Order: sequence, then structure tokens, then C-alpha cells
Amino acid sequence: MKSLNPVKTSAGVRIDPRRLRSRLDELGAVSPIPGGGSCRLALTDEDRAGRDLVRSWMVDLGLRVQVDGIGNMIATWECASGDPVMTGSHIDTVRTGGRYDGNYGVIAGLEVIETLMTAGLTPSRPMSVAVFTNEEGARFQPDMLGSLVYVGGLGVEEALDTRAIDGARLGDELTRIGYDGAFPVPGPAPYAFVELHIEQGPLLEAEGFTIGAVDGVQGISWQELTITGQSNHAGTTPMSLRHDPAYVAGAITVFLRELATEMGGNQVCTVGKIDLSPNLINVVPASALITIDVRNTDEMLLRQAEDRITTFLRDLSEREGVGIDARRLARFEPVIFDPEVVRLVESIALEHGHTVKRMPSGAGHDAQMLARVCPAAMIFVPSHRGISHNAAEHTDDVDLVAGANVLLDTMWSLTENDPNKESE
Ligand code: HGY
Ligand code: MN
Ligand code: MN
Repeated sequence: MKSLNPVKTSAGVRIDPRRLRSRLDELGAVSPIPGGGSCRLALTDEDRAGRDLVRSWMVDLGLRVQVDGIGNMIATWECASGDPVMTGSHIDTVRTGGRYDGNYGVIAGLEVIETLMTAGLTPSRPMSVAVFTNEEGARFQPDMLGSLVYVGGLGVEEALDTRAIDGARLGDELTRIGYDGAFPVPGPAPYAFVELHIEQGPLLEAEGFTIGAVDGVQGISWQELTITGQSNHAGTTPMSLRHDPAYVAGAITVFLRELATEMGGNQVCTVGKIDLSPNLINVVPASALITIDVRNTDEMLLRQAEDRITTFLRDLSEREGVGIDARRLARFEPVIFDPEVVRLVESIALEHGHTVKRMPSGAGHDAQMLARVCPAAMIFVPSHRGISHNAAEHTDDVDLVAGANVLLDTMWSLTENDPNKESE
């Protein structure tokens, strides 16, 4: 993207904190769980209820709402010609979702548009807010599935045939909840994409920063391992004769922890799911299904980690006499965001008087997919104690408002920034 001159909104227009807060609480109350979070797994009835609510806000604002073939909702303020400046995120959650993950970026995007409309400011480009399908990847894999299809990184037919962890077919669920839209995918590339999101990690709060100018997203490697052994009696089977999938699942979990600790840096490894069968106290399991989530900001190191895991699994299966079948669920290389847009976020946050930290994202986001087709970047605000994917997820209102105002001026600068125009 050509060099951008920060353009202030006239008279320092700012969002309405009460409206932002009330919409976050209203959406958070859709399928609530104890502790203030929500459970809206992708394409469930709960997700539909959340979508219906957000779409009603989009329609009330007079935006043109287009639902595409993978269920992405794109709401556009058609106030000018040209490719839109797009923001947005997701409103599907993990099973133990917090109030802000994804929701905040969508609601802040609508807040930016409503604030500009109320102030009588009309951008020189259209603005749009996207709700992408199945960002979490908790029910259907991979994660960021909707935005990946939107940018042409996954064929829509293949995506529609994806099976959920509960066996449902994605396309059938999309039809069932009434969000199998007619708008074609891949969708049109926006002029630029900026996503506002909570950090979901501890750095901003621990280091005393208000805004994160996110310059990239780390690489992600997801696999599902099916471990098959010999089911047997827990009391009569000598230890030397066991082929025990539960032990193998445990050994893999320990290995991943030790690998990440040894590699250090940004290397992280997680076993998030272990399903034993038949899962009974007095039966050596027949099988174990586990997931492994491995990430690093450096692609070469991520590949090294994957190679070491593959070697470990091969040796372990021979030693324990079990089968280990790996199924790839997601694999995205690290992404670097557009330096000009990152610099714009940073300079606007500083103009607003905030402390700003440049940082990569440890979590995956839709922005990493939009970066394939347009200049993209992200804005982070702190997560209290770095907690996320947990009902206890929290960000102070003052930080939520700060981030939304940085988003407002970033989007406004992008719509008003004509490289041939003198900076004001
Ligand atoms: O897994 C992730 O990083 C994101 O929450 N989908
Ligand atoms: Mn998210
Ligand atoms: Mn998430």
C-alpha cells in the first residue's frame, strides 16, 4: 500500500461507549454460560441466534447485507464508489467462549459506521463490516474457514463437505440455520482490511500498553491423531503385554510440552482434546483420539517442530505396538501484515495518546486470510491476565473504547487517504 498520511477525523469524532457496551452485553447474552461468556459453536442454533441479532443491527443501520455461499455476512455502507475499507471478525465461539473474542471486532465495526453517520461524516470509500463463518475451528476445521473461502484459499464445495466433530456436514448445517447465502465466493477483495480484537494473551497488560499494532500472525499446525491399541482387562493384563492408547496419548502430551520448552521462543504446543474409547475405569482403552495444536512465528522452526513430532510418533508407535494415524486439520504459515497499515495503526494510536506495542498475534484471525488479497493489519487491546477461550475473558471498558476509536480513525484514514492528496 502506498505511503499513508494519517488523516484525523474532523473534530475528533469518537464512538459511543454506552452503545458499544450494551451491544457487547446483548450479544454476550445470546447462549450465555456461567461466568459471563457464551457458547455459540459455528452453525448451531445458538450461532444462528447471534447472527440474527447482528444482522438486525446491520439492517437498522441501512447497510447492504450480503450472505455468501459459506455463510459469511458482509454489511456495506454504500456511501461512495470504489472498493470498501473492510473491518470485522467472527461471532462464533469456542464451547467456553468469552464475551469479547470476535464479537468485539464486529460490534466495534458497526459502532464506527454508526458514529460517522451520526456525525454527518461520509467516507470517500464504502466501509464494510464482515462476520466470517467458523473462525474458531472448534466444531469444523480448519479455523478461519469462512475467511479462507472468502479469499479463495479453500474451494466452497470442499468447505461445504467438511464434517464437524459431531458428524454434521457443514453445508447441511448452513442450510438448516438459513445462512446458505447466494453471494458468490471467493468474494471481492476490499481496498484494505483492519481487524480489531482482544489480544487473548498477557503481554499488553503485563507490559503496560493500551494498544497492540499487530504486525503478523504466527503459523498454525493442527493434527488429529487416532491411536489404536489393544483393549483389555485392567486387572488381568500384565503391564508388559499392554498396547495402551491412553499411555501413548499421555506420552505425546508430555513430549509436546518438553519440545516447546526446549525450543523456547514463540514455540507453543497444545493437546486440547483427548477422547478415550470405551472410556471406562476397568478397561485398557481400545483407542484414543487426540488433537495437537503447534504454533510458531517462524516457519522454519514450525517445520522443525512438526518433523520432530513425526519422528517421535513413529518411534512411539513401534515401541508400544499401537497404530497412530494422523489427519491434517489445519496448516497456515506465519503471515506478515502490510507495514504501511501497521504504521498507520501505530501512529493513530500514538496521536490518541496511547502507549503502543508492535507485536505478532499468537491466535489465528480472519485478518491473516484477508492479507492474501489486500493490505491488512490488526489492532489489539489488552486481555486481563491474558485469559481467553474462557468465560472469565475480560477487557476494561476504557481499553475497549480506546481500541474502537483507533479503529475509527484507521478506517477513516484509509477511506480518506488518497496518495495524491496532501496530508491535512
Ligand atoms: O485458534 C485460534 O487461534 C483462533 O481462536 N481460531
Ligand atoms: Mn477470535
Ligand atoms: Mn478464538
